[in-house]
Amino acid sequence: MAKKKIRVELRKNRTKPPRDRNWTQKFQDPTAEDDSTAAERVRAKGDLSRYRTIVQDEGATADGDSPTEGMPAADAADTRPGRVIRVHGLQSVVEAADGTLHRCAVRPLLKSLATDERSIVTTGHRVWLRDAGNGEGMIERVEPRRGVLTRASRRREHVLVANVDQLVIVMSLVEPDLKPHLIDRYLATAQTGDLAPILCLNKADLVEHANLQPLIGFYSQLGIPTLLTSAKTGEGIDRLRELLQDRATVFSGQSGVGKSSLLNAIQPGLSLKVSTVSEVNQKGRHTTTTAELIRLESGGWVVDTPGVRQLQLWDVIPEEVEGFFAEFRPFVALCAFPDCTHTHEERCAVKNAVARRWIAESRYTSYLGLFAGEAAS
Ligand SMILES: Nc1nc2c(ncn2[C@@H]2O[C@H](COP(=O)(O)OP(=O)(O)OP(=O)(O)O)[C@@H](O)[C@H]2O)c(=O)[nH]1
Ligand SMILES: [Mg+2]
Ligand SMILES: [Zn+2]
Repeated sequence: MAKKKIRVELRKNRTKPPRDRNWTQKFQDPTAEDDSTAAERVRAKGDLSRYRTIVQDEGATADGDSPTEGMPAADAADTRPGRVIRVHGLQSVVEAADGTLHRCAVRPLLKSLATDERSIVTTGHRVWLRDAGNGEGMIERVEPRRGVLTRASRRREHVLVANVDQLVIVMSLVEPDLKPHLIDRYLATAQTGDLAPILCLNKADLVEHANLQPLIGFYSQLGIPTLLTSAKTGEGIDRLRELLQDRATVFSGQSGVGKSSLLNAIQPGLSLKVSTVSEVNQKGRHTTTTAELIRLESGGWVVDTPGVRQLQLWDVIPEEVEGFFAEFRPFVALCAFPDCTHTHEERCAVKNAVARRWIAESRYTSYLGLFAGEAAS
């Protein structure tokens, strides 16, 4: 949702807000309107003194009844915009527009708003902070987010990263082995979070390329940019760097697949910590421990994240799952029952298509797994 600044009466504030100024903001330049705030502050006499400039959601009423979660308006006179770079427990590191970093706590009122969510502030969030000096501050308001990587965690929504455009699904071809069902789960997650997916098959130096064409062809046909990369030899790195340029991207995948290594190859000098020990039989070592927003020299942002063990979809009902499998679409309408779930029904066109190999068996298995998983949760 776009944000706007409006003038509201200080005490009796039941009036409708003035017309929307259509103020949208890119996180690269979150200060776009700060000058006007400063200008208004020096005109503190007369009528104007009964007003203050606040920042709130479009469509919110002036008395602060935000249609989104009751997020309070921030007072633009003493807060400023910033972006969450990383979160350590209760503390978030926020980069203000001038590039300064602030260690911030979250205003207790905001925490109480997060009922379904595991935490109201995550890496990538755009926030308004009250500067307390000494590099410290308080997050007073969290902007509505768009483009999220989420998962379900103990029946709550765990937003791993907010405000990104695309998701690089990093899989290694070996060590650890490729997991097609995890790819499909990530593709569904990308769709629910409004992220453009990119599939990155890493550690290409360790396998014979000839065997990989069907796999690459399969995902490319689904319209997903699919790259073969090696952080070790540099294969595919230029293309990956190009895809990241001027976008906000999150890298996700299992631990040990090479997310941090790829980012180090994309931007030499980044020096992200990567595991040095041998991969074999070392499950879930988790070298990267916190999602961190990194500015790319070539333009854009990227978030390195810790490896995931499982990826349970958030806020998806079983009936929605078929929508994550684009190649099922032509068949769905041909099933005998209009509400066919393509699991046990007779005369199911999807199952028929799987039997005839028009739909890949592996994708159908992924469908069943997601369908059952979402039915259970
Ligand atoms: N041979 C080969 N090894 C790689 C490649 N990419 C990464 N590795 C190795 O794989 C191991 C894991 O790499 P990381 O970059 O730490 O993996 P990660 O995905 O960031 O892991 P977490 O931070 O734990 O989630 C390291 O020992 C890397 O040297 C590659 O393209 N080829
Ligand atoms: Mg890592
Ligand atoms: Zn069916």
